[in-house]
Amino acid sequence: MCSAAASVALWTLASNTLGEMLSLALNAVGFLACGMVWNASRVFHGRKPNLPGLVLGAMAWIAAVMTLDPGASALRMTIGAGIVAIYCGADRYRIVVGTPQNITKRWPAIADTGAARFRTDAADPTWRPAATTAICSPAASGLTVFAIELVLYAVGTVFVIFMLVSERTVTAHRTAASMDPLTGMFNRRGFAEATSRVIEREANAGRPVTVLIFDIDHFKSINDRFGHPAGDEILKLFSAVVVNTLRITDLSGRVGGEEFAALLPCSLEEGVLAAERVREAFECSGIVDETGPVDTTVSIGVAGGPAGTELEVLLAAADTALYQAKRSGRNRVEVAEELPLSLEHWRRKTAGLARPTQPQPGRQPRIRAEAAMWRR
Ligand code: GH3
Ligand code: MG
Ligand code: MG
Repeated sequence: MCSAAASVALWTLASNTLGEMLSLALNAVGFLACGMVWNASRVFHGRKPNLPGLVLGAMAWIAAVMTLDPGASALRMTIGAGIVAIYCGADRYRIVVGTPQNITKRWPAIADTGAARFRTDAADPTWRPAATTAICSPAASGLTVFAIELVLYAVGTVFVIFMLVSERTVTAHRTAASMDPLTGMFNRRGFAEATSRVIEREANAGRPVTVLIFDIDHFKSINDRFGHPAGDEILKLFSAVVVNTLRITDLSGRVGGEEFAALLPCSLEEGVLAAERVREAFECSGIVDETGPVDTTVSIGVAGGPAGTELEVLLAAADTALYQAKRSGRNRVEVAEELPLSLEHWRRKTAGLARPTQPQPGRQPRIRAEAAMWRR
């Protein structure tokens, strides 16, 4: 930006005294600056700098100046304007392509292309003021318009840079708040957010969903035997097993120390098969220590429900099934037998009755307490 500003300022203020060749060389510096801005945009969006592209505009300009007839100033200036337009187009293309979700958030950056187009007018030699130019002459008013455009473009660019940086910071914070840094999976909060969207989508389509809760067996003893860092490696291994074993459409996350959960848009029967695959894959992961094989087993609770079943109810039921798996000897998959709350809620919703649920003795308060635990 500094080299662009310097070249434009020198060109504007002293082009009449610098001589034709030096003035044209200043334009080459301006094109280099355009290349730098385009490269900065590439690097900001995670691409490698393109050094040939950076100098290409300036080289093309020098080649044009040296080969064209000195009198063909209109053609020369058209080439110069074209070079600026190509850099601006490439720059804004990067901004559009790098837009994460909502393109409307970047409209100022894209609208700035309009201002960039005006910059190409700077190449028009009729706007170059002569020393004796009258203040109201067309050349002087052209220069005024050009100066205003330049200021707008410079201020707009600074605004756009701040906007892009702030957008990136917000995205980074939002990602950090929903991801588990150890495994790279969703954390409890991210999992709850992502699954609520899937549940809503599946409910609208009238399809069932299934929830799996995993708890690594005797994990404390792995930590005690091999140390905390080795325990962390086992957690990473398990997360890789889950991600690689489930389908790409399934959502999974680490929802506690050695507890994981998954939401599968499928029937309970398919969910049980998937849970069994994860259990088997983890058991067969073949971790060996100098003292012998390390037991890597997991207990899994599974709960499924018809379209519209609430996530918290599914989680609570899967958690109850998980406790059952632990009580039955670990390294096994247990299925929740009933979802009394979910069916009641669902029937009540579809019947349009907004009556509050009457608590019943026995099972319901326990499920409510577990659901509340998941809301934390
Ligand atoms: P169970 O089979 O009944 O599930 O027994 P367990 O030992 O797996 O369960 P327990 O709840 O007794 O122990 C869980 C352990 O997980 C205790 C805690 O130190 C460990 N842990 C929790 N978070 C982490 C972590 O991020 N890294 C490591 N290495 N250990 C963790
Ligand atoms: Mg546990
Ligand atoms: Mg455990």
